[in-house]
Amino acid sequence: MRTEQPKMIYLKDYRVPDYLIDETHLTFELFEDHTLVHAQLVMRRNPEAGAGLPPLVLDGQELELLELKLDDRLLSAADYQLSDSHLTLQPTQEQFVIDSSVRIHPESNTALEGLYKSGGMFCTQCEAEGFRKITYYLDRPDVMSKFTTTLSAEQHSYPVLLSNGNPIASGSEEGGRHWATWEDPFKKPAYLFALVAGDLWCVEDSFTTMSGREVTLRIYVEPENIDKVQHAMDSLKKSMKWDEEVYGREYDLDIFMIVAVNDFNMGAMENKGLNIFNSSCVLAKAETATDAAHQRVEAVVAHEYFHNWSGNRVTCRDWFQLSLKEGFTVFRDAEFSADMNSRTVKRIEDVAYLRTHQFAEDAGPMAHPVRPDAFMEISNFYTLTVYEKGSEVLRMIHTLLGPELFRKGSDLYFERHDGQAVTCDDFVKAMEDASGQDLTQFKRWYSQAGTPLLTVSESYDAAANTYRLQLRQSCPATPGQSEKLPFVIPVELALLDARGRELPLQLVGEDEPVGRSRVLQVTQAEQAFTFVGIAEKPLPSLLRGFSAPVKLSFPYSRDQLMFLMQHDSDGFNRWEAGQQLCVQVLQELIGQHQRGEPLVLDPRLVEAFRTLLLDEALDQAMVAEMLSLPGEGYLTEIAEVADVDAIHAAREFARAQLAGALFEPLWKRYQANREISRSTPYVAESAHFARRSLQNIALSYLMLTGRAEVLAACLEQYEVCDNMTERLAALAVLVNSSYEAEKAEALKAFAEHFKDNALVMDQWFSVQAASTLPGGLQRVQALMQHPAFTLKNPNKVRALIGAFAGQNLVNFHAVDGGGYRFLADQVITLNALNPQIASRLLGPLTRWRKYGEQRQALMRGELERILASGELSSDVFEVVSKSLA
Ligand code: B3K
Ligand code: ZN
Repeated sequence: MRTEQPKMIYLKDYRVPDYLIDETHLTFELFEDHTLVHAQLVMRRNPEAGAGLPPLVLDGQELELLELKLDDRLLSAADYQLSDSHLTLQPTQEQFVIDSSVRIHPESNTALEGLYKSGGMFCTQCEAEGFRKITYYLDRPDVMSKFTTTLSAEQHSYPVLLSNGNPIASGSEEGGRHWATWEDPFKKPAYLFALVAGDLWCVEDSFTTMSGREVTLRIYVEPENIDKVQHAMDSLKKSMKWDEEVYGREYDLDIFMIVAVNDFNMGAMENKGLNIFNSSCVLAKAETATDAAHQRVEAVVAHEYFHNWSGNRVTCRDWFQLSLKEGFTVFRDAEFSADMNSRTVKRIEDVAYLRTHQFAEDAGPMAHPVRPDAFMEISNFYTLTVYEKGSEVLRMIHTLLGPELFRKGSDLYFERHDGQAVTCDDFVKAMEDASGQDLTQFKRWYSQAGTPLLTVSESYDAAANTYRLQLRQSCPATPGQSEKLPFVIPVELALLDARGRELPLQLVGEDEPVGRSRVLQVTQAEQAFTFVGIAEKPLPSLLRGFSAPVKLSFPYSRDQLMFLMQHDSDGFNRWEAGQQLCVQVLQELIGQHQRGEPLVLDPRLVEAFRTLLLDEALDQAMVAEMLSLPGEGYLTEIAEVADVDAIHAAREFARAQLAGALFEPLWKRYQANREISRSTPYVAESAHFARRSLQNIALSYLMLTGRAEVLAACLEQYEVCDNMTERLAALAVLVNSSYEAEKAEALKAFAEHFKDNALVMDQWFSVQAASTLPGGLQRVQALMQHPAFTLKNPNKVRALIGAFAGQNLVNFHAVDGGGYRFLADQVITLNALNPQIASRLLGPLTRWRKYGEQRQALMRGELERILASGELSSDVFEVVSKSLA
């Protein structure tokens, strides 16, 4: 908790550290009511920092200093200064050794940052600035040190003692305690430090690297979860192989460990050699985890593993450079998932997510560039912009350079900067040096916030056989940035003839066509491209594969969109055309609702969906994606003023109409797929994911028809299945239906059966929290009293409160303000318990400018109430104050 107003920290103020820490020797004595930490730091003056011996300022928070020595000399209180956040002392020589002993209290650490207890185990989370809650240190990523760690604990309760690197010694002590020492041969910043002590079981495997080294792989979990680890282990081995093949990156230690913990603020953490994971991102088996959960486990295991190079071997100079490792690693894991599953479906999911959530962030009060230039609390900057937009920036570099030059660039980057803490500029420089391309203008993607708008218009000259595309780019003002300079926007496109064939693309001035799908670089505010040899007016397929994170505007008619939906050879753009068609149709319905007119669904949407359902040759996962109407969150994001009730009414009306009109084909595809699911054991592979996704979206439409045979099928699917994907989908449609008795029965049976499985209970909470039927807030409030719920567990908070505020828009935004009041109350409570989670939860309230006046006033009122509620953490203070500014 802060004691003074948090200050802004600026990138422009970056200075190299005054001192370096060559070696860090840590000893932890873990007890039930406290922990003792002894740190020996072998330090020296940083030769790059200039002459003289300035005071040494170590970071430290919530530490009880017991003893301090400088070169073996015991210091007294007069020799140093202590504040809430720092320990300052005066070195007398260029090289020296600091020894400190502190007492800390992991057993009462509810913020889950630093050393804390999750259930019966000790674990750590140090990124970004948690290490300073463990010992006095230079807690900044450009201070890299060699660590050895000894930990001791009572043997019976904590038989497993882990830290980074390789185990080098262990033994027993008197009194039932034991100890272990780990040595990490690689220099690392403190944020990659980790420690675990607990009663854990592990699954062990091994991987032979491309140079023939044998690496031991271990995944540690609580004993009852040992049967849910295989999928993560398979994912780990696939990731290790993929990184060798695609990036030439080999693992470097003799052992790689993952530990699953139940109380964790985010998904997982890439600590060197000892990844610590939220159990939701490790545990997966058919009966308890959905297809989506299986895919998430695969992606997160890969992401953290890939950090071993993009993040650990080459790390960030300062936290403004966070996207250096996060954007890059998200790009790497996205490509991995695309290679393991369906590339097009992965892209669709990522883009839908980006456009709904990151675009909203870019348009809100917390908007910031991929490389922010100021922050109060770094924890608030683990954002969709840094991660997902950062990944899009990397994807654009990949598109502009092509795969070979990109690989040459990444090889150069890793080789040039191995063992260093570097900047986004260093990364781009490696790409420039390897490719010979000048990326100076491109780098504006790192420094300018906001989502660019790309407006495209066309003109066709039948006499000259030329087709001209006129592109205009602009970018709205964001906090602190009123004017934007033009971006480099790679626009991949094709021109389709009347039969949907791609035309050869030859620009004026070119000697011959350059392919049939190509990337144009838009670099100016206004720019035109003229294609020659175009014998008939074509239909453009623009921004293929979503080649840049921009909003595209082109005046497509609905008939043209239907044509693209069927004929575009770019799978992503087929989906995109369908989405745009849905958006047009839904916006028309929203308008009708607002004017009090009867709602009338454009029959062309029904026909377009019918064609999809009848196309048995089309990838079923694609069919499922294309049958999914744009979400209420996306419709909110693209609205000038979001009319929550009209959006919900329009979308529900469209769903019901589609279900009624397409009952036959939906029922046929449902039954065909369900029949296969019923007779095939669960397999976590993409063809099976695809079958189940179509089956389940069909079921969700079918249930809207209220037909008895559908209810029977739903109940049968709920009861007779070997996997959580089918069971939860059936439960979700029941929960959203008006079959009260069946719903109550299913919810009860589910909770009874899975009451001991926390992750499954999270899904049970989420399904109910997201139900848009009236009375949502009361249901959520009642569920908060359920014995399985606790505010102390972040997964529970996300599953219930997060799902309600983030997914149940019509209930959360109820005009009586109850949803807002409820969320603010939870934020105020959590502010004292876990500031990071409190701050995350605030997201929906910060978007108040999107809504009509009445809701705006209510949302602002709650933000003001939070601000006035007492001592706020820097996390919550930053978000609330910026939202109100
Ligand atoms: N690097 C961590 C995120 C740490 C967040 C700290 N508040 C997980 C990841 O992105 O891989
Ligand atoms: Zn990451």
